[in-house]
Amino acid sequence: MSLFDSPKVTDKDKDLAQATTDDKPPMTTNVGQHVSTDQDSLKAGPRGPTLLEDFVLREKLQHFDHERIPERVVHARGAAAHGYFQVYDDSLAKYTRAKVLTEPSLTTPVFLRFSTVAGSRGSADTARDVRGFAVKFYTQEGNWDLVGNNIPVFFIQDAIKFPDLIHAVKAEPNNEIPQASSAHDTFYDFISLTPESMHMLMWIMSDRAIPRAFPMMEGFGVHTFRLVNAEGKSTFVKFHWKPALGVHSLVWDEAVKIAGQDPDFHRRNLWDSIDMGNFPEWELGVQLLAEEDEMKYDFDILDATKLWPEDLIPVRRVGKMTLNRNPDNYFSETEQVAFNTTNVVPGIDFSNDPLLQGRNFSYLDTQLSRLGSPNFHELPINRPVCPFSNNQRDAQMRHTINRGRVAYAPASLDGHSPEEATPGGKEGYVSYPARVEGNKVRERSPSFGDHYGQAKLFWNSQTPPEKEHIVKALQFELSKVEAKEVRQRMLGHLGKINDMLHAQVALAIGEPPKTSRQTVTPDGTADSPAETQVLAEAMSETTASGGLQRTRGLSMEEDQPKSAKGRMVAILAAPGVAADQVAAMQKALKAEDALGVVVGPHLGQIEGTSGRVEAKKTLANTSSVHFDAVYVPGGAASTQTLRRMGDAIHFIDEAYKHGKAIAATAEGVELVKAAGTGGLISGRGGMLGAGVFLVDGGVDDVAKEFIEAIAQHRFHNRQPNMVVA
Ligand code: HDE
Repeated sequence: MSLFDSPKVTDKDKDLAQATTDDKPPMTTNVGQHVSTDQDSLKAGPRGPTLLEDFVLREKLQHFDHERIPERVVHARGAAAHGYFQVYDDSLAKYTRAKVLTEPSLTTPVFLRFSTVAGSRGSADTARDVRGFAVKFYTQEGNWDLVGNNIPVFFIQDAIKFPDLIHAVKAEPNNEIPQASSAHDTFYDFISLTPESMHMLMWIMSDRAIPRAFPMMEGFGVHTFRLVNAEGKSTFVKFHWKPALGVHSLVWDEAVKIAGQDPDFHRRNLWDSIDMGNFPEWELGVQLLAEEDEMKYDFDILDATKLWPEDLIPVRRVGKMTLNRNPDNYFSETEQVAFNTTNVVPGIDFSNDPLLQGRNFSYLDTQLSRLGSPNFHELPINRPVCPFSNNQRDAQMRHTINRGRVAYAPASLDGHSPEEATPGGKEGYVSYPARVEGNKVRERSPSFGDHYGQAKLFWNSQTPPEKEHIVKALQFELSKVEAKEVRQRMLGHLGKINDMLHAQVALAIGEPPKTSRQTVTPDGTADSPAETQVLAEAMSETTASGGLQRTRGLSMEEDQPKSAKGRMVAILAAPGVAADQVAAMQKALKAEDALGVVVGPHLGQIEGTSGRVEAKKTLANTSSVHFDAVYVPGGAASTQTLRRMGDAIHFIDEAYKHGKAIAATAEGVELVKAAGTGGLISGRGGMLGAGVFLVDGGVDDVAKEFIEAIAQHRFHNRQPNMVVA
């Protein structure tokens, strides 16, 4: 096997390919001619016409003219990072021969691209949408791509419906409105005629669809795959990614404001976290199901609109992925990376899920037109790290210089023909010999028929505030739908999931409720959380799915790791601020890997009582929605100045209304009390003051509780008319 036939990505290759400019190389044309200037074109006299001969001008313009490639037909907007994966032990060897999943000594490089689905490349990060969660593992046995999402189920059961789904959700074709939003007629027209989408609809209307940050999302392989062990025995598997920081979301009011103020909110957070050394981490989880149990449950494991409830099949955590390096170049890496569901390694195989089967065609196909050549696997970001070699030749943009005259097999003429793996041998990829028989039919299996059971399971498993947010999302989305018959069709489906959900959405869109068993407030907002809970339970008397009424793993409020790591805390300060308190709070936050950012009336140095602080943000260029919590330090003059500033008062009110942790020390307490919500809060604790800490003393008196409160993410139990979600 020659080196040319089997390129390996070495650091040297990468340096060459990426042409990093640390050592200021001479500026040349693309063929190496040293350029004297590329700032003036070659003209016949300084005021004369430009000469056709000017190869510098021509090359520069021509390259620019062709810079764009087609954006992804879905998942166009993305952000990515490099990292590594390591399995904890060899316990999965019983189920799979994949080395990446069984050899704890191996550190496998990964590249992970997050994305939204519906919006164009330039759309906002915080749109209500599914997030792509695509991981490329560069294993010693070839690339394994686990091309997943942050939601464990999908809208449709058969890949043949995918173009319809996407045409329905993307902007309408006559006027390209709306961008990155599902709140429009064509989406709900399709959804209302596609009952299998109801389970996914519940997820997408929940706050899962507006994550706080990429490192606070779960990832899911979605489909049922197979693990195959060294003896050839297969076990069904679902893959999960569980974030070390827990799953946490924005609320809708934050998401829409952030979309305007910082459309790059998620990609910026990912970049900054890695830059600061706060490396995002996930554990890889597997749910395993023996072949013989394929038909054990009342859902079909081949149906991608169904999950495997964790109460029935627990998630076993088997390894950890860490992202520790930002890409060097967005286009070469994040844009040109090509994921493909058929990139699997020995020991990992497919199930007959008809959605997965269709995907197995679509990815390579789309890369051919998106990246323009069947040689896209030679791009540095797509190349495996193990040797690769076959008889494929030529095509646009071929990099490899294949030697010899043999490009076929069998061949005896020279030694350059790559060798196949021994049939049945250990090293090669062998498809699992699943038995297949059946008549050719265009039919859906009757076992795919229950479209509401798991939608109910999801609804039942949510906490009251989560249910309220789903209701509000549907009220928002369906009230934007102009076709009345579409709104009504949607209500019909909601009524099959939960009566109260139906009633509250009905009220918001001016339709009569289905039953009298509901208590809705006149303005259509949700009931009190406690009442919602009681009603939801009362109205879900039938078993939802899999013999379960509710299950673990679906609520974001329950069983989540709590951590202040990576959290952003606004510190409101003006001249005269107690600089020692600012420094003490920043230090306390840093100890927990959180960041305290001074927000002042202006940028730069602010003179305090005991030194200076540096404002990195201003009240004009940021707002509370960019932060997880607010701290107001002491300093009488600072407080007096801020009290006169509507932006500062609004900052605190808004943070309170979004359920965020707030702390104030010494004179800072006066500022919080001056805020509209401040009048409600006294001291610490209590119903209205949960997560709010107002102390006369210094940072030591409050830092611990405040940081614990930040880790709680959000306090929903604030006065209902003071909550904006
Ligand atoms: Fe995709 N999907 N998809 N998809 N998908 C693409 O491939 C497709 C589906 C997912 O960051 C495309 O390179 C079909 C489910 C992610 O580069 C395309 C069907 C899941 C990404 C495509 C599905 C996904 C894509 C567009 C129905 C979660 C972004 C550009 C059968 C398990 C990857 C591209 C990245 C991208 C087809 C459904 C995840 C067209 C036909 C289900 C994360 O090939």
